[in-house]
Amino acid sequence: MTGTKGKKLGTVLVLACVLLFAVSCAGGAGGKAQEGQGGEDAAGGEPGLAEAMENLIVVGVSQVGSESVWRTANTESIQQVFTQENGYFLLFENGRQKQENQIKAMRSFISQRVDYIILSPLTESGWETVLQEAKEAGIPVILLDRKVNVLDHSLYISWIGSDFHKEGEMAGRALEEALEEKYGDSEEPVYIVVLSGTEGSSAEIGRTEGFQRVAAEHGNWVIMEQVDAEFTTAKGQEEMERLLARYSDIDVVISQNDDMAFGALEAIEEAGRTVGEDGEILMISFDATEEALKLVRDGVIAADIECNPNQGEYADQIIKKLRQGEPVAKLYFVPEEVYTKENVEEALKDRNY
Ligand code: GYE
Repeated sequence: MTGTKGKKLGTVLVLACVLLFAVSCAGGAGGKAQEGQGGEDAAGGEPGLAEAMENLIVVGVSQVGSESVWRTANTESIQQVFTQENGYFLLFENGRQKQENQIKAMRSFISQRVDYIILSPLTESGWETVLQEAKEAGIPVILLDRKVNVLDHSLYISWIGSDFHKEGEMAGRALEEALEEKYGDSEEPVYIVVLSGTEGSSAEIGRTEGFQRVAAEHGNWVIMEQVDAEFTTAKGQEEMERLLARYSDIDVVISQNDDMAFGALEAIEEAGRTVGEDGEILMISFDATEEALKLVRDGVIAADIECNPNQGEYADQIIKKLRQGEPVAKLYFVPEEVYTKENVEEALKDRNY
């Protein structure tokens, strides 16, 4: 995958120059080079960086952003694996929720001739051209977390992530159980609002479709409104405030991630409404971060559908297989659970995000 020795050395020199340039522009700490594993060496001016890199596998990662606790954990799982000790040189770029930033990062990885690109795409559409460019440059692309909507699936090697449709369905089944527990077999209307994540992202599409499939089985479930709250706490709070002002009879909030749920909980409390097993509103969330699982334990959130951010190790395994000439699967699904009060204690024991 690394091409000729000359190409590799060229790559190394370009990278070294880019790093030194980035460090001098950024004035050291906090600069772009800090995001690469070579940042410290370059900043410290230690000799041997180019030499060290020549034996390393250069991986360019284009991450969506840093919008949520989940995303931070996902980034950490990448950074923990792609270290120099493990034989890698990591170039990490934060897309800050903009596809154009991600495309720019990919083009810079291509021009630096990295060995592999890992892309976590913001939304599903609009990736054909840049993926084609990577393919023509002979750089394998591994997709992480979200998917791309392309006709030619040879544009990427593998995808690692969650079964978002299943997550949505599990949210529906968890709601069935929570309603049963709270209201028994009542056929009274159940008024639902949905805070969804970034429109057009795989997480939003799958969770929406999966939940709607279950909702369609229940004539008395009324989805009054679904609104894009961008997977952030601030937007979750803002949209929940608006929804509470607009509808007086909300029974259920489905929040497509924990960060939006935290914002929504603030809004509910401020509006003087109550949530949880003894309250008026039932809340179901996604991700299962530590803070949210504590709220499940305390009976505030009825169920949290886990989304597993620990995907770095899978990407590492795929790269190792590719280097051994071994076949890799097209799709890798990470394992996930549904947490309610019944099983949450177990998960809380070692949750570190
Ligand atoms: O649920 C959310 C994040 O794509 C699975 O993105 C990911 C989602 C995750 O911002 O918290």
